[in-house]
Amino acid sequence: MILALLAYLNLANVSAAIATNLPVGLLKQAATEIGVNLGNSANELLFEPNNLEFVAGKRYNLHLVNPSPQKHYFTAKDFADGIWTQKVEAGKVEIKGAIHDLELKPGAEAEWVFVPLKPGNYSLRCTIAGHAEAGMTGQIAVN
Ligand SMILES: [Cu+2]
Repeated sequence: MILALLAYLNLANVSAAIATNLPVGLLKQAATEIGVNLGNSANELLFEPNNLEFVAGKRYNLHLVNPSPQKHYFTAKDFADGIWTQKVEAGKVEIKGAIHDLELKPGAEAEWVFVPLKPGNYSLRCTIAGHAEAGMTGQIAVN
């Protein structure tokens, strides 16, 4: 079912096709929890971990936390273009639909629930001036 979906997506506009063609069963699949810290309490400019791996067709709950004293971005545009976002939850707000990047203020947390669809290697970075250059980058692999 997933392979057929992927084959279809290669021929069609990914984001438009996904919402209507995603198998209902995917949403009943338990989400795999993965945690990523944006920066740390010592205010180092990094993602922890900075190497993320996902399997296409599985459902994930990416728990983003900013334990640092400054704001950071989780930006991975090409990765985000190849996933189906079910929702992003932050505080009492739940956002549905496509998301490209998230800004987390000091102490903020967000949960991004999605299903990767497009295998590939993608880059992750914080887009605050100077942060990526200082090492706030990462790799995302979808197998
Ligand atoms: Cu940053």
